[in-house]
Amino acid sequence: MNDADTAISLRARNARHHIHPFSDMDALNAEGVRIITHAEGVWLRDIEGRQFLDGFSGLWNVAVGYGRREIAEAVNAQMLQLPFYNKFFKSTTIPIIELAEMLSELAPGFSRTFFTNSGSEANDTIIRMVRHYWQLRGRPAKTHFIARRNGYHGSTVGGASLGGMAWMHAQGGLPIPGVTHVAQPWWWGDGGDMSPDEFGLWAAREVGHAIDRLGAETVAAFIGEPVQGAGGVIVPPDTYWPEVERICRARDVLIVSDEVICGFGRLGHWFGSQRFGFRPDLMTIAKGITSGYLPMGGVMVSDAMADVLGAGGDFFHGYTTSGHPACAAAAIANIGILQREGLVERVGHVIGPYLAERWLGLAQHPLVGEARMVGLIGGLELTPDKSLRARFPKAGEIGTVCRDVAYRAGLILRATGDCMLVAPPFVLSEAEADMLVERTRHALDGALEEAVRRGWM
Ligand code: PXG
Repeated sequence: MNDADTAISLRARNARHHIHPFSDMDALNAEGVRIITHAEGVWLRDIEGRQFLDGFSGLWNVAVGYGRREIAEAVNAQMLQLPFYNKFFKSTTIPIIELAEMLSELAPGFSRTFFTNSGSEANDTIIRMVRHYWQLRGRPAKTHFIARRNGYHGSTVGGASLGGMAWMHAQGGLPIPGVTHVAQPWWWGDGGDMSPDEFGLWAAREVGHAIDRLGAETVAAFIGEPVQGAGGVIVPPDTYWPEVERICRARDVLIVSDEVICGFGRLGHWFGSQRFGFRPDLMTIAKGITSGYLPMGGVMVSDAMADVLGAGGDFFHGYTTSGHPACAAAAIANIGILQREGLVERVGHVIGPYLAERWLGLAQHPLVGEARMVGLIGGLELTPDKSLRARFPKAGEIGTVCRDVAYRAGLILRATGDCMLVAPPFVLSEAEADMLVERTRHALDGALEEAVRRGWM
């Protein structure tokens, strides 16, 4: 069999046996799935030998880039020494002790971590942990969560309920009771005549109004991503988070920072909450903790909360593979690379500003209404008329066209509706950043041509 036959047969077998996440399976199988076979640095290679610049770090997670032997070797060594032991019955393993300690050093005031296998599981854990906490504090009526429309907190029942994706709720009767969604701080889309700073305060006060409507005595916590990722890289105005913090503190409502995308350096700080200057009570972590080399997530707990939980007897919650030793070994090696190579500082002070300068320049393109970037995460709002911040009639069409042109030009970009998203690995070089911007510009030109041809503008 030659390579082409192999690819055809692999696609057919995939179509017969594999259900993909977030995919229209009939459409995907008709088109034929991409098969990625190799990767190095920021570059992917598919089974046909095509090369792609991965502008998206896998799925927002491959911070240290591909091909890191030392992570593979650390995992291999751990697998050979002790592939598994549980944490349930008064036991632990050495890698998880080391990792938990390492995390506490990255996030002062968060000395303790509960481990999970994903961000979704971590957010489900948070629902149970927060309610348990308020019971221990003698306030069992505090059960309600406030979250944002268009936020993303995972795909489990709890995670998807906290998330504010209406189209996810529509499949299967979500959200669960006890979750209220409020406005997202998306100035470009929803800011109207307000300045970004005014709008940031307005959106924060929506959190306060929701708490007051429900009664603060029933509200347990507010959850938000420092920068919304999947929702379209929504960067809140600087006024937003301090006001949310003030409002929640005044009402004794806990703050959960979902750091699954923003954590581990993506915004140029170890955690996104540090970038925006607020102090959460809990942090959801996943993705960048291992750069995706193995699955791992967790909940980092503030010392004040951990003291209450610690004195509260059993917390009846855990996953068989919570704190898996091989995943912990991957995380330790990954964080070691971030530290040794100064990659968080590189995002904050070197490659982040370098890419941002060029990315923000794309706002000059006739199709781009707003360009934004913080650290190494950015978005481009596509618009038929930038002076009006107008939207295309059917959201998602032009974004898909743009994404597909980028793909044909050898660049992986993500589209949320008509916003183009980028989040490259932290090892991106200056030359690769130039290439990323050039290919994005080419994709915008192609999308503009297509929009005109189809009469959308
Ligand atoms: N919180 C946030 C902020 C996330 O971005 C999760 C929780 C859930 O993590 P797990 O590990 O359970 O997937 C995420 C995940 C996309 C996309 O298309 C984003 C995520 C996952 C899948 C797709 O942008 N984020």
